[in-house]
Amino acid sequence: MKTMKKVLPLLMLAVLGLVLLGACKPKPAEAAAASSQYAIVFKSTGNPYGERQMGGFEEGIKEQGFEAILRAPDLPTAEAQIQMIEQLIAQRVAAICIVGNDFDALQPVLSNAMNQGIKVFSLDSSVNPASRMTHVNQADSEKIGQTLVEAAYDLADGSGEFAILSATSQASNQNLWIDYMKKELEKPQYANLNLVKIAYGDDLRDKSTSETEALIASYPNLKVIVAPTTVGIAAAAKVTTDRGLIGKVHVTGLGLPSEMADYIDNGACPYMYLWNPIDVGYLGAYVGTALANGAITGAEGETFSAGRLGSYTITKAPDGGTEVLLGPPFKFEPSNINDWKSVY
Ligand code: RAM
Repeated sequence: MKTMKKVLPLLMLAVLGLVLLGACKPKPAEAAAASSQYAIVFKSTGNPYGERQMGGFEEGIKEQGFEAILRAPDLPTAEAQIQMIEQLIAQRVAAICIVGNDFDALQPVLSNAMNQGIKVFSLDSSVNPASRMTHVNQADSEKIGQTLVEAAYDLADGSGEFAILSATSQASNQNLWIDYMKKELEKPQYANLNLVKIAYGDDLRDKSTSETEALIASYPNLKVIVAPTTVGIAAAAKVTTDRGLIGKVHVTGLGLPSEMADYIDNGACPYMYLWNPIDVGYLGAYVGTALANGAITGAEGETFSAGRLGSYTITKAPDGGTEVLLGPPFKFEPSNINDWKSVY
């Protein structure tokens, strides 16, 4: 009994201590805000464009003194990204920058991340407005759609058949550009330009190659292939080169100068467009830290500074959410491709 009397106050103290410890334990939101880890999840591995975008993100995060986590699944599916995001939530990163493999399918997992205080935003390929705080857009989507139709029209000499070789059928960036292409095609000046097929190479080299071969076999009068994906355009230009179709089936779209320089030189791709993928990722790094330190919340009209790129303002996106726009697309052609092929 005597020992019990001695032990009881000690026990009570220990219980009190435990309760106090529990009260001081950071809530999930606080824990996330205190993290110095910033993650980017790209569409899939093996995509040189994605590597440059992740490289730019890493550069921007590191120069601010934080740690960058770079992730990409083997295949460009939403399911694979969901698993990665779940791991990042468990790791309590400060922010997740998602290059979405699907516009809607990531909403439950990304909402879960935001509910735990993790800042979530998309980049390059957007997720729906309910799944993100803002989106980093590489270039005006409508302008990209218009520019690609103008290119098809020009390379087809104003009439005939053209096809689109896209990434996956769920990729929201490609789908948005294709929607704007279809809208542009409704204009009377394009009445004789026929979009015969939209094929999907899934941003995989082999599938993009076989889809190009199928297009050529199915449409013997095909004049132009427009590939709004860096993986697709490189595969298509290789096929037309290997099959001696240069000058017969023109390839254009969005390409990485380092991968396309040879095909711009040999004429398989007379010209193409892109933006700087390193800068897209770098801008994403500054959106991530600005969200995490409270400088921005992702609302229209907010401004923030993005290191060497200067300052940016958040604007309204066509999908009803908000976005940060990097700048206009750039045209690569024989006269300038050599200046760019070693840059990205
Ligand atoms: C591919 C990817 C990427 C896209 C570029 C143009 O590398 O699909 O998301 O932005 O092409």
